[in-house]
Amino acid sequence: MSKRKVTTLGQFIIERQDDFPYAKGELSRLLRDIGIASKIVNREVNKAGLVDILGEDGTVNIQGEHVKKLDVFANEQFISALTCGGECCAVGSEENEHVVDIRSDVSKNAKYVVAIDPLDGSSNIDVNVSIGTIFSIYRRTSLSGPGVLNDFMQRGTEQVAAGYIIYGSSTMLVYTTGRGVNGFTLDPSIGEFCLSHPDMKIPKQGKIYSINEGYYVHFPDGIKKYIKYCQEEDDKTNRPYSSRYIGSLVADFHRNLIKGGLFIYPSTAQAPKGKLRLLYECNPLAFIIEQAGGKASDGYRRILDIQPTDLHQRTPIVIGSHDMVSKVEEFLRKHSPVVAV
Ligand code: AHM
Ligand code: MG
Repeated sequence: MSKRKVTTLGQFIIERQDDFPYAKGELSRLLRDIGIASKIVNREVNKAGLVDILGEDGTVNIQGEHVKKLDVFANEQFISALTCGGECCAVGSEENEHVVDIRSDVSKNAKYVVAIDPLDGSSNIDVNVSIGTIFSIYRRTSLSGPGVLNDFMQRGTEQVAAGYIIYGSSTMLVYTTGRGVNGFTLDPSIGEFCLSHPDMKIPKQGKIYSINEGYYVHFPDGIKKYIKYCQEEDDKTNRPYSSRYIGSLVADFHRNLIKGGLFIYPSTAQAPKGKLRLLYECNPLAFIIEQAGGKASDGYRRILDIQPTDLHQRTPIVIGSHDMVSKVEEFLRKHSPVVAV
């Protein structure tokens, strides 16, 4: 009986270490640290309905949104794993207004900084819908001392690695270091992420569009017209498309990555810069989608080319199957020609 070889995340990272001769194993250790923290967060997310950790803790984060206890827990876990691991000198997190200096005796010479949304889609925790963690790794640009804001003000093209964890019907970790995208599923019986989706590619054209249509009246004309286009009947282009919107970015993104499709969070009349954050939501997913053969744009320009100016800056985003993103850009250029930033 032939058995398929199981490759754990740890083995895979070691096997791929030669891709980064200059990194001397630091990046591998950093990815491993994130993997460890995600297993602890996964354990808590899984029992969220059972214990008193569920629900709002009453505080409001710097974006003015309610913080759930699990957001706080996840933030602490990732920061603690990165601090103990010693390969990261500073963290930029959705949960912290400022850059967090995590240097210690072990990490004082660390070369990397990590931008992270520790638990995205937290409004879905109470209703048992998939949530996720999104992370992005940069080489620091400052030479010594504490990691500073400027270390994070790098274009997405400078990312060394990026990934996400989806806490769903199964838990997966998907990441890229710029050499393709690989997905690992957590086998709870052995507590290991095992390679389940090697070299992930998104279909060039999909049949799913994901957008919060409840805000339709506030969308730019180009987006309104694109939504109508998705709903029209046309055999040649396989329309109408299906509409799927979970409202949990990682879950919507992950489904579209596997099946083909498009996720849009555009500018709206109330939020001209959209809702999602460039550094720890849009850039990491843009890096992954490009590595998988897809495309990510703010409607007018490549997400990865945007120069950040603020740790928590927002951007509109159109991300997914290559040809679908290009089509949205066409609609925006034609019907909403002003750059909405
Ligand atoms: P969060 O970081 O506060 O969890 O918000 C981000 C989430 C994304 O997961 C999701 O794509 C989006 O907000 C949904 O927003 P909306 O409810 O406006 O459609
Ligand atoms: Mg978020």
